[in-house]
Amino acid sequence: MKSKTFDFSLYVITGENYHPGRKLEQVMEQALRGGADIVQLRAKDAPKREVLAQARMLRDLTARYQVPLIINDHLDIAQAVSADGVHLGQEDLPLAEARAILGPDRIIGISTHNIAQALEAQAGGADYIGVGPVFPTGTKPGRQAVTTSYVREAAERVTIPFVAIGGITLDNVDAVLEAGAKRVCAVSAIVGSAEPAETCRAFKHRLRAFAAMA
Ligand code: TZP
Ligand code: MG
Repeated sequence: MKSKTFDFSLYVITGENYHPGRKLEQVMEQALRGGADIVQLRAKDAPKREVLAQARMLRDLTARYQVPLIINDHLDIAQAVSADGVHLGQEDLPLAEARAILGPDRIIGISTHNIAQALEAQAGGADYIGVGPVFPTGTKPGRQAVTTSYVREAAERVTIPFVAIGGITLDNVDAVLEAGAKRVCAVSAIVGSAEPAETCRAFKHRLRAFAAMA
């Protein structure tokens, strides 16, 4: 699938540790049913063949919902399953090398933790950036929260799509939207929720409410 003309407001990332006893496929199917606009496979601890199997499953699932699939870290797996793109951190393969490998049609997202990284990724041709972690989060332990002040700065200065991430829940999402985010991303709040579809619907409701106010 090629979907360079993508847009999204709710970005859902996998996190298998958050749903013991429930299958990844079921949880992500529920997230899609609830309105997830884009899905990322992020499997830091799994052996590569397991990541590949999960990527194949999510490729089929996201295609059914016509939602882009992004693979964290593994360009080769993204290519093997014809994912829509990859997401890379500051210590991963640099954007220019990833672009040279993937070509212009794939989505490349870059994690950023300050405005200098954001502007660098933007100038380098990233399709979107992550802004975070906004709040402290057990999904990325030990990383300093950037707070909503970086969200505010990104809203003022970043012209490509940016997505706020890190510790975002239904209880604090309004503060992130008030700071100017139009897109939010969550792992634990969604895949760890007892009702991922309902939780996604509630996030979408908040996103729509803020979009209507803008
Ligand atoms: N990058 C910045 S924060 C984060 C990632 C992958 C973790 C987000 O997970 P959660 O559970 O929504 O805080
Ligand atoms: Mg990475």
